Amino acid sequence: MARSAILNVMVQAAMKAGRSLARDFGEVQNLQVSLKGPGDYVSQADRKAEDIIFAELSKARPGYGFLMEERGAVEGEDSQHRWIVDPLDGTTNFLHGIPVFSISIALERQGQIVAAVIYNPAMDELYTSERGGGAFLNDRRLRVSGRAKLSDAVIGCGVPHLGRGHHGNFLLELRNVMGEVAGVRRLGSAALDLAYVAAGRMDGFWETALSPWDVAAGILLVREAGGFVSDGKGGQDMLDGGSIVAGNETIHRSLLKTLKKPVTPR
Ligand code: 2AM
Ligand code: CA
Repeated sequence: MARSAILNVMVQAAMKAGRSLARDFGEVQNLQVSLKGPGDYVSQADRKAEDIIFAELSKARPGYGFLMEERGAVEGEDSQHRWIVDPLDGTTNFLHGIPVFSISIALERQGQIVAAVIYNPAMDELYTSERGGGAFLNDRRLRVSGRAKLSDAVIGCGVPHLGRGHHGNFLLELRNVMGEVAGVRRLGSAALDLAYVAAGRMDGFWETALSPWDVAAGILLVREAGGFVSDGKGGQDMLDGGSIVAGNETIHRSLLKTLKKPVTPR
């Protein structure tokens, strides 16, 4: 599988930051047992990973702008290009020693996502995609699942927590979905949820109240693996609107419909 120069830059940045996160993750597992706990340590790990990615990408393409979880928006001279980066998606998992977290890097050109990398350093799984070039896990080409019925489908979701999201609304959505599917999963990293949909591991995924850096890379991966992605209303405002629904063509359509069904007691 030949990668373009720009995708190589993104992969190198993700792997370098991934090595840093993996070292810190090993330490977090020790800190679990200490009294102080890993809280501050994890935010440092997060910032370190972001600094590495910022340095690598700035060196390779000095003019490009950034939208990063910690730094926020950084204007570049080149208004056509922007990196959208989450240096640690799945922070709560990382903090608890659960090896389900990722680095997410997307490149936007003229408002369109053209390249994407999601890397889970704990499992050494590297997801890459370029617009028009397909999606890959390490060197294997990805395809969304072929399951057509919700009753056969495993659906990922995000669960709102303390201080975040509409808890009541989520419960209504979950009630609709869990009555129709084979299983519901909650990984805790939206970027990995989307990568898993691209890989056909999960048949669909929905979540609300997300940020652009959680989903930018995953959107391209799912599409390049033959899947469909929309916001919760079926529109295309996933980056700024915060809600997302993904799946193969059939599951995406059914999931959108099921999420919006008026709830009937049963
Ligand atoms: P994070 O680990 O980078 O915070 C889990 O449901 C998903 O929601 C993860 O991708 C997580 O990203 C994201 N998330 C958690 N808290 C969030 C918040 N307050 N605002 C936006 N996204 C959040
Ligand atoms: Ca995130």
